[in-house]
Amino acid sequence: MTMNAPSPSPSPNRGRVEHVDSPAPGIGGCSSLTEGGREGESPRSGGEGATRLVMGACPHDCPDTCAVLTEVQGDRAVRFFANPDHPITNGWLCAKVRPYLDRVYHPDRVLYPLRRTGPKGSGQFERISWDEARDEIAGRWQAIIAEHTAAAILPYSYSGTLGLVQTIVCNERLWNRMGASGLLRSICDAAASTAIAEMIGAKHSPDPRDLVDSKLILVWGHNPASTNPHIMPILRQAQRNGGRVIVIDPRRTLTARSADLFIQIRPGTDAALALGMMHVIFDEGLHDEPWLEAHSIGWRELRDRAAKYDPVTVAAITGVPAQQIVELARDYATTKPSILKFADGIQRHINGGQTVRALLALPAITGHYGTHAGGLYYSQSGWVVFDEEAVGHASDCSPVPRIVNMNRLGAALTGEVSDPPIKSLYVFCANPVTSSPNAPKTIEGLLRDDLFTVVHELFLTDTARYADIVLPATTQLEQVDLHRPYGHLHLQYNHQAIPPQGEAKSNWDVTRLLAERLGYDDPWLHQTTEEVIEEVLDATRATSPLLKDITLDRLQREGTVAYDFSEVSPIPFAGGVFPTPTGKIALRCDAMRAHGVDPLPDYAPEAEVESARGRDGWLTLLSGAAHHFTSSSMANVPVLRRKEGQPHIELNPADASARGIADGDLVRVENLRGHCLLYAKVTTDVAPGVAVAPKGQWGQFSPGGINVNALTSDAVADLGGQSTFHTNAVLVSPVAREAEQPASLAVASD
Ligand SMILES: Nc1nc2c(c(=O)[nH]1)N[C@H]1C(S)=C(S)[C@@H](COP(=O)(O)OP(=O)(O)OC[C@H]3O[C@@H](n4cnc5c(=O)[nH]c(N)nc54)[C@H](O)[C@@H]3O)O[C@H]1N2
Ligand SMILES: Nc1nc2c(c(=O)[nH]1)N[C@H]1C(S)=C(S)[C@@H](COP(=O)(O)OP(=O)(O)OC[C@H]3O[C@@H](n4cnc5c(=O)[nH]c(N)nc54)[C@H](O)[C@@H]3O)O[C@H]1N2
Ligand code: SF4
Ligand SMILES: [Mo]
Repeated sequence: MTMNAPSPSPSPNRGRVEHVDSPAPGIGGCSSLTEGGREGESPRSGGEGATRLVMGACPHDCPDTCAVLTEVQGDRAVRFFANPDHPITNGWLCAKVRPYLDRVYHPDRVLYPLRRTGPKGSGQFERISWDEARDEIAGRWQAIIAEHTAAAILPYSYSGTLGLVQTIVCNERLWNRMGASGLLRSICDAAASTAIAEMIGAKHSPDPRDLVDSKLILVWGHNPASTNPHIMPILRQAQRNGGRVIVIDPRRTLTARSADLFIQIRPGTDAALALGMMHVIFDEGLHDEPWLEAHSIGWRELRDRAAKYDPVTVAAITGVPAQQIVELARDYATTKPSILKFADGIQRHINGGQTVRALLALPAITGHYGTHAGGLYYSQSGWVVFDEEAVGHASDCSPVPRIVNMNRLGAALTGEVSDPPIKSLYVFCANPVTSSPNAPKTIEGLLRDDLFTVVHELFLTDTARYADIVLPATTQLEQVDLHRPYGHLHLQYNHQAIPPQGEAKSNWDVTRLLAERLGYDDPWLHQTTEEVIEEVLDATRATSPLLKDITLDRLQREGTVAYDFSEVSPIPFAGGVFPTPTGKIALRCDAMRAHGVDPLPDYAPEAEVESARGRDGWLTLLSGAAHHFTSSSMANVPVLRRKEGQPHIELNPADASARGIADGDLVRVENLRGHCLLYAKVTTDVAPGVAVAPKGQWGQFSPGGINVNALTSDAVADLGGQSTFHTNAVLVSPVAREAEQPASLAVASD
């Protein structure tokens, strides 16, 4: 039995709720409603009919990290809804997580360990016991380690949950002890993370609520209406306060619809637009020279670089009219406070690193950095950085033997990585066949007979179907964790609400189980979840004043605890001081040389797209966030699948009619990497030459058995080993006439 929480969520005090504590003071309005059960224990209260509320956190890859409440009767969660008092969650959850109980009690949950009985990929499995699963995994690994060393074992994980224990710690400890290969987790934000570390020193953004005071919010290559929903009411309030929202995107997104101005840019050309804006600002003397002199390195060189990006040249590159570039630059320079808000999508291009670097430079030119409600809004995750040693205990272990870029998974499994080759893959919190680039290559690797693949999952995902052993995973309601949001300034504690379903185990439970079977007796592989949280919290607090007085006990009682800004300015880069070695922003960033990148931001055309553009029939395909899923998570929940609709591709009417495609037609989308089938959505939301197919649809529910990642490139970007999903040239044809197309396929570069 499952149900959707109505929206807006009702008061948690409605109905027969017992064990409601009085609201705890001083925690940003979040009421402490009950104590949660400890992991491994059955819920404390309640026999049949007794009802309690358990405080938790949404685990998904989303900046909002909502505070949630689960109403539990006996052992069963009967209602899941937003905490009405949380300052950011504010009583409502997004469309994708509202039906979370449909995920928890989904009839397709994997509830027991499984062993493959059919060919790889067939999805045929038999139930086995945990003892059998554990013995088989440990036995296979011990044999692999004896023959090849532990470097032949590769853990692969990303953002199924963002919790401290279940993800961040589980990414490290067992694998460090084992000496397994490391994973470069570069699928999402690697270019921006590297650029930020080198140029401005830390991921600091203002409290999202400060944006109500911004007078110009430049939302650049970012679609918060889908991906950061709790910022939308704040943008609305800013508009009511006289501020303006400008959206720059190749697609008229949900966010663009409510903006004051939408600028439709050609994909992959944003660095040119940013440099074009700088050109105008310098040219017209609108830059803040005293600020640049005091707080930046290399502004004159950047000015010289921008000199070649005059509005006419930039218009030709970006497709944005020259006059609009000039007006945008003037507006941006002269409106204060003005904030540039981008997220992760924009960097998924082959030139994504330089794009982000150009964007980071922009708020410096006019001295927007360091002002209230001005500057940069990217991520909050640098305010508190968990103590690395407490997280991973790397110094107790031998060095990581090598690091494999997760974007190259298929290549790594098929020969790019050797000596030793990867002989075993352990996947958790990730669904690479659905979500990682170049799925055909990944599948080719997973089909290897000599690869021992273990997948720890909630469902038989497109990836789990290729596993030799599938282990059942818990949902967020069945585990304990601590969450540090990347979109607001509070820690969120997640109590366990219900017992694990079936024989599901959390990532940390499996870590401990495997550690024990492998004979690793380090105490840090056998702590309780709470002990892990306490260890990391204590070590981090020792160097972070923002965590003053934030203890495990307080987190458990209050659920939501705001960072303590009594000793630190909440304004990022206040006074123009940056946490870089020089204290300044590195507009000319010599550290870039070590990354093989020009120290100054620049625009480089995307070879794959540029060589295809202008050739008959080729389109640039973008595949950003789907509104109703989080990557591929939630994309098997029936109500969300219905809302999201069939796996589709948006085409401009001109491109559709040139191919004889009508709205709703099944089309074949292809390039040299592969092909998939999608339903055409004919819309002027995309410009001619650009197509959009949202990510996340499962291959097993798609008409051709594979999703858009059949087409995406596993080439890595210019910085950080970043993924390049959006640098993607494709051909589109009606399914009935697909035979007419392949001759021109050779145009695609790989
Ligand atoms: N509903 C939902 N929410 C999510 C997710 C999800 O899958 N669904 N995923 C989560 C994750 S993992 C992440 S990383 C974040 C991402 O959050 P966002 O970055 O906001 O999301 P994306 O849709 O990946 O990309 C944003 C926009 O970039 C645009 N874009 C692509 N190429 C270019 C370009 O060259 N120039 C410009 N100007 N724009 C470009 C796309 O059209 C898209 O509208 O969202 C998180 N939240
Ligand atoms: N085409 C295209 N593809 C993209 C992107 C794009 O822009 N375009 N964006 C990329 C981005 S930004 C990201 S971040 C990646 C995300 O890629 P992934 O990290 O692979 O995310 P998901 O596809 O949601 O898969 C997460 C899986 O973890 C499982 N899971 C959830 N909780 C737990 C748990 O506690 N334990 C275990 N063991 N498993 C759990 C879920 O059931 C789910 O199957 O996708 C990328 N894919
Ligand atoms: S996905 Fe984001 S907006 Fe939706 S409930 Fe989770 S944290 Fe909140
Ligand atoms: Mo992401």
